[in-house]
Amino acid sequence: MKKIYGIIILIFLTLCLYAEDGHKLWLRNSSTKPVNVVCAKNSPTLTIAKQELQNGWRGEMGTSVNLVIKADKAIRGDGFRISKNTIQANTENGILYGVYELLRRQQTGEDIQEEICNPSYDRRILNHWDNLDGSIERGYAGLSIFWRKGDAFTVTETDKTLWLEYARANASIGINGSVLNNVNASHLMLTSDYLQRVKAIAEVLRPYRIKTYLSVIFSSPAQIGGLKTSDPLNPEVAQWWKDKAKEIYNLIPDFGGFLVKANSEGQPGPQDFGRTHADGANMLADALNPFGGIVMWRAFVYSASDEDRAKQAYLEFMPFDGQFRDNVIIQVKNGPIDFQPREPFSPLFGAMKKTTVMPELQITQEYLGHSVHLAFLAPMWEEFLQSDTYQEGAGSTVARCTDGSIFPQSRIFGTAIAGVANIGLDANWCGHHFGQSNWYAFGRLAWNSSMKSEQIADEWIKLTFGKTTDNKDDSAIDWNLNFLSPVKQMMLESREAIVDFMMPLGLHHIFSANGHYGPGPWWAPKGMRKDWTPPYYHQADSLGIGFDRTSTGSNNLSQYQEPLRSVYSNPATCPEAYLLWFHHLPWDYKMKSGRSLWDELCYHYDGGVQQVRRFQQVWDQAERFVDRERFVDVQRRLRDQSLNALEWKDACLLHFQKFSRKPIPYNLERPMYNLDYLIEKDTKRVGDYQH
Ligand code: BDP
Repeated sequence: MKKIYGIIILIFLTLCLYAEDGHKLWLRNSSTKPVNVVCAKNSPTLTIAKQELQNGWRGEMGTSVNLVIKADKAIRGDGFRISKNTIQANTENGILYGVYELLRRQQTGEDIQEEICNPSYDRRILNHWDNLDGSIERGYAGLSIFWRKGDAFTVTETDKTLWLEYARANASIGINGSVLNNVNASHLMLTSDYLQRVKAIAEVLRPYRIKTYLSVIFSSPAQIGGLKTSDPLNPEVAQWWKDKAKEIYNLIPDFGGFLVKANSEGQPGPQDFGRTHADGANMLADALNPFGGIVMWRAFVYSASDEDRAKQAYLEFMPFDGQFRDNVIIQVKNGPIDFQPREPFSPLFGAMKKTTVMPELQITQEYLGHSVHLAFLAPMWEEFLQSDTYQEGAGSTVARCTDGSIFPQSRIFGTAIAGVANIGLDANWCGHHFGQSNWYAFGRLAWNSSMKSEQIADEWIKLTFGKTTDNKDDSAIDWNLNFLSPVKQMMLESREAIVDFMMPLGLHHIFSANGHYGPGPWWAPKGMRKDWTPPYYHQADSLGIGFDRTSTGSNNLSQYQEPLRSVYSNPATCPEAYLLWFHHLPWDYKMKSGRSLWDELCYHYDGGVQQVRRFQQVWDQAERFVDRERFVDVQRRLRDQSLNALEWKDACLLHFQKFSRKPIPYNLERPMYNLDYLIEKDTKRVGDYQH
């Protein structure tokens, strides 16, 4: 009997050991092929570079690889020159990134010709919205990997291992900065116990060339410094920040700087003292400047005024263009509202010509189905980065307006891009296994903003689920045809499917109050700020639907450059994807398809639902190529997504139908839910919305 128990335990332990929980991300590369690494210098970073080559080499057996640090004007910043057996860079960072690039190409079977790879952005930063009690704002993958409740300050071996794995994953895709705490920052962040923990984290991240940054609350001098005020023009306040900066740099010599959410959603800021964003940001910038630090000052501001929320950041920040210090970067969310499934780019991009501006993307899927929905976000970011602002003539894409190619001021302290992380303590880091692809995609696009989503998906699938390229037999052909291709296609279509079943044709922010997850086009409790309710955004009435942002409405379009202003002002030339973002149109407005607006809306909602069902089919057919754990987990989430999609469709169409008074085209599936049921479900917050 004892023996049997023993065997059972052994089997169990073996299964645990080999259980595929996704923890390894896209870093499954290991190889026994020998390689000889030659490098004249030594350092912790170079040691990592050498080890990575030795553990993952898939090139010719016994090759000698040279790692050469040598100045070369064609190589910029963290860039490198790569060939089959040499990586040359100006810095150790470049060597490290070159090594990861070489290994990735070997593993995915990509060509390796001699070429120079320079990064698009100098600072490629993750923003963690992690609270000091370990919870994560808009986090859907468990608690924080940095902070915890209870024994908050002991740094354990488990902590260090996790931080190291995190650092390695980031370095492998070129990410070189982490803001460790929530933009809604606690005053405790800058107290000494917490700073000690930051120091410990920074020590683990440093060899992987990742700088640490912190979010700070503007009222810190009064809250923890014992001062009577936090007025930025008060000399004692300025001195307090200078001293604090010094204290931080003593602990963390390569500290990156501060991220600040000020006078936004109730956070304190310079306006509390009758001062401006420039006064506040510049005061902090002066404190950090002696140490080379920067201030990332967020432009996510909007008040309860009557002004269209989409206009407010521009109105508030444009007057200060040219007034910020060189080490201030204005951090602007991709769209003018708030990380919706689709938004046009924020009009601040390209318009602030004398200020360094950095894009803020959201990797965590706050508005795209949390960690339940499969949403590959590279297509959304590609669409954004390649949007033409026309600010300096045709071709002034958001990418070029922010990467230093058009406006030179960014070169002094470096250009930057940030992504709000989707990382937590879940074994697979991101909740949804496919959520990892967004972490990956952010890093890849931050490094090379002109990368195509398709290539990113291709790489990620190969590295995450892949066969090795050593394998060129029939099974590899089978894998390419029946796994790689359909799964890649599914990923590429996934964001658009979500737009379709949630808010097509430019609709936005019609979520229920319930955690930005389910539908709530009706949601407008009495007394609630109207720009926090969906009817403010969709404006459905008996005449039609959509937000008029043309000159007859809020005139948000005046903030965009020609020819966009004219093209978008005319419904006939406005891209249909943004139609209801910029226009309020009659229900029977004729669309390009020849259908009425109402019918078109129905087709989009229905199309989104059908598409998620097709994703289920794609995934089920992929079963034989995927380990059991990851297969079942993704399958389960796709089922939930399908059900959610149906709720979205029924909730929105049945609600809007009250205004349109038109039938859902009869060839489409009929609603499955009662609107009252969905409203009640939402009000009671029952069901599976809380994830
Ligand atoms: C919104 C989130 C909120 C954040 C805020 C921000 O709902 O949790 O604090 O943005 O970016 O998207 O500051």
